[in-house]
Amino acid sequence: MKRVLTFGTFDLFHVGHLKILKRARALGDYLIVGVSTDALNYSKKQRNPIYNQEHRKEIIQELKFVDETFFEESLALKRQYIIDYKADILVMGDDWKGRFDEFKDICEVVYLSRTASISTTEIIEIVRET
Ligand code: C2G
Repeated sequence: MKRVLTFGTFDLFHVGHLKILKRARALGDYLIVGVSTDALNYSKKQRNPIYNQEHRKEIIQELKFVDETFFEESLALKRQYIIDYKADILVMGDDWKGRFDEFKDICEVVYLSRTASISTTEIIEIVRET
């Protein structure tokens, strides 16, 4: 039984999010997703997500290839989350490549390629311009 853990904001849920979660789940048997809180997102990007954290988490939790979700409160707690959720594999998009190699002492760390030409930021820009 391999437990896979990944993180993200998943604002304005799109096909890039769907694909990475599906591929993450395919690496193991049980997928746990840490959904970044609104406060964490604000501290990273200086703006609030469009969808609040409860709605973002609810969408992720209902996906058939997601087994468990929780709120990621702080980037500094990654090691603790890996331990608490007994993760065998940490999966991140390759925009984070190398950034989580420090956890290779307690789990496997895999970076998956992002889906090209789609992002929450781009969606917001397109909607703003139309
Ligand atoms: N993603 C992807 N393809 C895209 C857009 C996003 O594969 N076109 C992936 C990202 O690489 C990430 C996940 O979808 O693994 C969630 O993306 P974001 O919501 O942008 O997450 P991020 O802000 O990178 O948060 O603790 C780490 C952070 O919370 C990760």
